[in-house]
Formats: sequence, structure tokens, C-alpha cells
Amino acid sequence: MRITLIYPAVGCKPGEPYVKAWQMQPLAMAVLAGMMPADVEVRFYDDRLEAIPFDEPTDLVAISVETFTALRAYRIARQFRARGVPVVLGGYHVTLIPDEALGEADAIVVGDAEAVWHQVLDDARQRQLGARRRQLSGVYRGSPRRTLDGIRTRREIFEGKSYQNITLIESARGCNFRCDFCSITAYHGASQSHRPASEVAAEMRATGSRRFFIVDDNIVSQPEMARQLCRELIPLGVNWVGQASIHIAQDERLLELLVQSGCRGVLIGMESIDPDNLERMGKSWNLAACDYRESLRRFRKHGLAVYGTFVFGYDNDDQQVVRRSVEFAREEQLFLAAFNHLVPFPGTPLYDRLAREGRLLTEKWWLDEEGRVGDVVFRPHKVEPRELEQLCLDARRQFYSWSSIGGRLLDWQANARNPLMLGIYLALNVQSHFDIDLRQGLRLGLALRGEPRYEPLPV
Ligand code: B12
Ligand code: SF4
Repeated sequence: MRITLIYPAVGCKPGEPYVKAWQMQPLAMAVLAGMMPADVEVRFYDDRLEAIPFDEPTDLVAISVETFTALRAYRIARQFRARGVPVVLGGYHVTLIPDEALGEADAIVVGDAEAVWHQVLDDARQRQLGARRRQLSGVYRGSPRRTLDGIRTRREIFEGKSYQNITLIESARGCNFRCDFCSITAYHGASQSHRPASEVAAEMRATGSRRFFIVDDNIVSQPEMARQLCRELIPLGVNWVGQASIHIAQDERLLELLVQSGCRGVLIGMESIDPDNLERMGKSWNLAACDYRESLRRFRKHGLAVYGTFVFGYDNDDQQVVRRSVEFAREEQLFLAAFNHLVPFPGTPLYDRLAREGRLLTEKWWLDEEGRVGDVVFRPHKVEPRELEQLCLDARRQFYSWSSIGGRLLDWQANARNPLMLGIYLALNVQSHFDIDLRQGLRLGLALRGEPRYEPLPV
């Protein structure tokens, strides 16, 4: 049997390259490939980097769908189905609103693939044989798993593709917090499952890489598990970055352990400098231990670079909050920062609240042919949607201006702590400077190579 795996692009701007910083190895594809028996021939296409050969013979197409890629994914699915090839869809968006995806596929996988992928393959084979037994169709529900042991990733599928020079690896899925805008907690239900730390270390060794991005949504959601992982990683002598919540600044011994294990930087969801906004999004615990400046001082003290992410569009946000946030990020010499407007992802409490309050400008904004990355799709309280878009864009431009890049570089504790960090700091900040315009206005699902216009199916 031949199976084609596809990771769709968010969209494109004709004639322009795809956002550089987004071009990382899509790990879910390697995890799926790792579950294929030896007699299955696997091909993988990354829509962001290469053309999809729709006419290449294949027996099943499996596409990963996120909300920003849903329109593009459905377009691709239609191309294959029109050629008589069955399509299975899975991933975040499919799990959060399965009914929509089911209309676009022969089958969907809701949740993690591991528990059901063998069944999908069996049923696809029956279909191929034209057997009367159960054939590939409908919904396959991946049951929640408490431990993630035995995951085998097949990274050979990435060979020959020009990804960012960092190896993605996971040690856990989910997070124990419940921020109202977050797809992670909507998908995993405020829980976190872990891989055995020894398996993570073994996989790191096997890749031969020295630079990792541990993609866990919150590496310190369960501090004891984080400690176990760090202890396993210390002997490897690798460098890694990950995502963490700021409350970990309370635990300086864990910060120290993170650094010993090779952690060089953490992405921190700071979200807002306004306590009322934090309260509203269910993240007031961000300030529970100490204020942001004190927390950041502790990260710096241990030499950890911080990538701070901010979100604008909560009810207290106006021009002043945005301005003060950028000032704060510059004064604190953050290594990197993201200034995004709030995005109501389907399946989250935020989406439901905005829908109830009649504040969504387009209900299924992710299927809007005219939709673009950077569009605000709801009505904020204190500013107009278009104004909020501009405020976010201005914030990025200020933060990644040459003067800001130069000013933030003068942090000898973290950003310019040694020549390696300085080099990475410069490379990523310069890349972010140029990525601002590349990602702004990227047309969602835009037909890349003359495919037909997408029309939603009748309900
Ligand atoms: C690493 C990462 C990135 C990296 C690179 C990703 C890449 N592929 O190139 C960077 C930082 C660049 C990035 C960028 C973005 N990301 Co991102 N990213 C992640 C992160 C943290 C890890 C992804 C991962 O490797 N997971 C590990 C794999 C094994 O797990 P998985 O994807 O869940 O897959 C399992 C199941 O979902 C399922 N499955 C998945 N696909 C399929 C397909 C089939 C056919 C089947 C059967 C099953 C299946 O089976 C898998 C195994 O069980 C996730 C959060 C997360 N934990 O997943 C966010 C996440 C996917 N990103 C998200 C977003 C929004 C983005 C951006 C749009 C952000 C932005 N505005 O800048 C961009 C878009 C980039 C792009 N696609 O081109 C959102 C998506 C939300 C949603 N509702 O769709 C997530 C969930 C984060 C979040 N906090 O909400 N991202
Ligand atoms: S801490 Fe981060 S990953 Fe966890 S629920 Fe909040 S936003 Fe999501």
C-alpha cells in the first residue's frame, strides 16, 4: 500500500517565499510515518516547501489540519478525492470541530493518532481490496493516553527538505492550565501526558543533532516530570529550547536544573501586562508569585533567554496597553517577542464567549477565501478591528527595528552571554525583522498552483 502524508501551508502570497521562521519539521508527520508497517510505502510532501503531485499514484492520503491551514487542507483533500483517492484528516482543527472536517474526508481521526492508526490502515486495506468488511470511513477516536511510551519518529521523511536547523522532539502533550483562548487545553482537557524521559533522551541521541526544540506546550506544567527529563538530558550535553509558564521563576532550583540540562531559552506566554486581562483569560496565576520584571530577572540571572509572547484584543486593551507592552519588552531586553492579536480558535471557551456575545465578524473565519493572516476576526471592546491589526503590526516593527535589536543585544547575562548565543540572537532577530511583512497578509488557503476556488459544501 502507498500512503501520502501532507502538511498543508497556511496560505501564500503569490511570488513570495513562505515565512522562514515557520519552516520547521512537522513532527506529527514523522510520528505517523513511524507507525507504518514495513510493507507500506510512505511519501511525504510539505506544501510550504514543494508542489504536491496530485497525479502521483497513491492509495491513501493523510493530511494534518490546523485551523489556519484548514482551508488549504480541504482544497488539497478535494483534489485527491476528485481523483478517486481516499483521504483521512487529523490534527488540532479536526479534533476541535470534527463535523466540518468529516464533510471533507473519507475518514477523520479525532485526537491522537497512536491508538487508532492501525485500524485506519486495516480499513484502508479492506477498501483497497474491495472487501465487504468494515472499510475506511467515518470517525476514529484516538483515546487519551496517560503515558506516551513507544513513540517512534521516522525523520527520514524530512530528508532533502530545507527546514530550519533545529530538531523538533516531544516529551509531553497537553498542559494542566486552562487559559480560555488555548487550543491545547481544549484538545487535551487540562491534562498532560508524558513520554518516559529515557525514551526522549534515547531519541535525541539517535538523531545525532545537538540543537533541539522540545515542542511540549508547557515543559514545566508538572515540575517533577520536568526534573526527571532534565536529569536524563544532562549527560547528553545538548542545547535545547522549549515553552514554559512564567510561574516557574519561583523555583530557582528548577531553573538551574533546566540550564544544566542544556536549556538555553524558553518561550513564555506573558500574554498581557494588564492584570484584568489576565484574570479574564484565566491566567492571573502568571503574576501569582512575583511581577514580570522580577521573574525575568531570575531567568536572566540563570542565563536563560526569554521569548515573550503577548496577545492584544482583550477587553482592557487599547493603544496605551500595546505601547506599554512594547516598551516593557524592549526595556526587559527580551531575546524575541511576539505581538499577536487574539485569535478565537474554534472549540475554545474564548470562541464560544465571543460567539455568544455576537462579536465574531465571521463565524467560520478560517474558511473565508478573502481571509488573511493578521486579520482581526472579532470586535474588540476599546479599539476597532482594523486598528488592532495595525497596532500589532506596529508593535512588531518597533520591537524588531534595528535600534531595538541593537539595544536588546546588550544583555550580557542571556542574549549575548557567549558568542553562540549572540550569533543565534542576531540570526533570529534579523529573520524576524524580515518575516514581519512576509506573514502579514498571507492569504489563507490561497490556491497555490491554479486549483479551483473553494466553495463550502452545503450543510
Ligand atoms: C512546533 C510548533 C510550531 C513550530 C513549527 C511547526 C511546523 N510544523 O512547522 C512553529 C513555532 C514555527 C509554529 C508556528 C505556527 N503555529 Co504552531 N505549534 C507547534 C506545537 C508547539 C508543536 C507541534 C508538534 O510538533 N506537535 C507534536 C505532534 C506529534 O503532535 P500533534 O501535532 O498534536 O499530532 C498528533 C495528533 O494531533 C494527530 N495528528 C496530527 N496531524 C494528523 C494528521 C492525520 C492524518 C492524523 C490521522 C492524525 C494527526 O496525531 C499526532 C500524533 O498523535 C503545536 C502545539 C502542539 N503541542 O502540538 C503548535 C500549534 C500546532 N501551532 C499553532 C499555531 C496557531 C501556529 C501558527 C499559526 C502561529 C502563528 N500565528 O505564528 C504558526 C503556523 C506555522 C505553519 N503551519 O506554517 C496552534 C494551532 C491551533 C489550531 N487550533 O490549529 C498550536 C496547536 C499551538 C497553540 N498554542 O494553539 N508552530
Ligand atoms: S499555560 Fe500555555 S499551553 Fe497551558 S493552557 Fe495556558 S496558554 Fe495553553
